[in-house]
Amino acid sequence: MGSHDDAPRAPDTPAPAVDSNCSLPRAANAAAHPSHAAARTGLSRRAFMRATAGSGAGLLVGAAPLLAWIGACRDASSRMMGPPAEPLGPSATGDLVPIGRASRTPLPTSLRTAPGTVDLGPLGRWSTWLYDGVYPGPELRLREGDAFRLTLTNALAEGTSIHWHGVPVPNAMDGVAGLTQPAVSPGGTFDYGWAARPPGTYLYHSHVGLQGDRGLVGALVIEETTPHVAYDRDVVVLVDDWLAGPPTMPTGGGMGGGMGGGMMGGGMGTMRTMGGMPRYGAHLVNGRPASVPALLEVARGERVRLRLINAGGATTFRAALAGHRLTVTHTDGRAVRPVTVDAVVLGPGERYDVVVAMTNVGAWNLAFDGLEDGLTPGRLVVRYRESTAATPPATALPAGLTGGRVLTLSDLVDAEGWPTPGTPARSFALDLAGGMMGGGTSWTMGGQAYPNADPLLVPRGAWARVAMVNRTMVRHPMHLHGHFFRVGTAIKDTVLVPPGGMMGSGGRITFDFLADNPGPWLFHCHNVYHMEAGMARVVRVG
Ligand SMILES: [Cu+2]
Repeated sequence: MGSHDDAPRAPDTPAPAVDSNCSLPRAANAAAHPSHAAARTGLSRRAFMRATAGSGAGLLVGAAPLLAWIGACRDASSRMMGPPAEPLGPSATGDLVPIGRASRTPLPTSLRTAPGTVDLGPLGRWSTWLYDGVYPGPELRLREGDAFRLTLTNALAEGTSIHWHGVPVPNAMDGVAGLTQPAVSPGGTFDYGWAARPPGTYLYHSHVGLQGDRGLVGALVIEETTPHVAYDRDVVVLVDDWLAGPPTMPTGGGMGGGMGGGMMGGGMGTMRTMGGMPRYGAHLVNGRPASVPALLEVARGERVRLRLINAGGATTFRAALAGHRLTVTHTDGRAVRPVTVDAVVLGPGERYDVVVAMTNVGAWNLAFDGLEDGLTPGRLVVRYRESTAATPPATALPAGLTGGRVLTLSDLVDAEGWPTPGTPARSFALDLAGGMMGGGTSWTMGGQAYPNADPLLVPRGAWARVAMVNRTMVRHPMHLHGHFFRVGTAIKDTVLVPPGGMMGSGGRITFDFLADNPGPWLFHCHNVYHMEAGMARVVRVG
């Protein structure tokens, strides 16, 4: 454990109380962020939002004073809302553990990767690789404009790295082993440093082989100075697909054994492996299985911003909260015009921020249904302090998992005023192929399997266009490093390309980006098994 690490807390130790007015003692925060703490007032964040947004429940808030205080308030809330990193311990018997565990103070300046075990209650002890001995890794919460510095120390027996997924860092800081840096050798260290901008919900993970499908994932939040929506506090909700053992490339389906004996004899299992999916054992939300979920306590009337992060290695999730609708405010960190839906679909690497008005007293499941498997959805329990309702069973699924309005790409409209794309200086047409359609074990982009693939060259400062057609039967969450891109009316860094097959115009996604960040950047499928089997290219800007 790093020297900054808190002493582990017993899982049944209640988190310090914080009310919805953020009226915590501020001493600790003042030490960490004196400029913000100095701006605090006696006005509650919610009252302030009401005052500035008018008497209605308008979501849009103009430029406003006191935002620094809001930041301080949110900072206090975030300290209460770190991921549950401690072993399940006694809670494995069924008690719910609030996710209001204090996160590390101050921000970690080091992370250590090492083998470790995580108590998953009924799922047993999980032997995996961890950041600072916890899963998910420590929540890293920064402020817009902060200078971020962190030293990675590698205590694994093989090389590793950290990628700051979504943050357009300088190329040498991007953490792609073999492309932007050498893998950090066992026993070695690497210093990462970058400016925290733009604000948003991100994640960090290893970018070596299949390591991202171990426990080497964590939430990364850059808080904005001027939120465009009103909320009382925000909470990270990180969903992950869980493998009992070490990740290995799916075999027996890929292609080799695929078509013949595979489809007929292997049933769903072979279909899954042909799709580049391992056999997951469960879905975890904030590190907990559905049988012993994390608990989010809320108060009637508050607005809670949920930062939904899909940290899964290969699973696409549909997320919904029973008894509530979700107002989507951000995708991949970028602000959008608020749109209210019943469910959102997140591919691996995608993030959606949603604001929920807590107006339906009770105890409810916030559930994540893996779309490629028949596993019990992962869940987190949202319970009102005013409620005496029993904890819902894991099978009490939100209606939004099977019905209601699901967010679509065209619902997302940039609210930050990103530039309209100019005429592309370079255009790339890339078929996504492989799996059972390709006759081999590789997954390809434009007919080539990385690393035996040509780089996509874009002059610095030019606009480029990427047109993808999915020729496979499975989803591909395509992620571009170092840049955001415009897809339709949205600004994103990861986009799900739907299956093509016989679905006509389905399976086509085109995006444009301004190549303003020099260097070689990975552009790849965020299903780590597809990436490892070749579904990646280098975009070389410069
Ligand atoms: Cu893929």
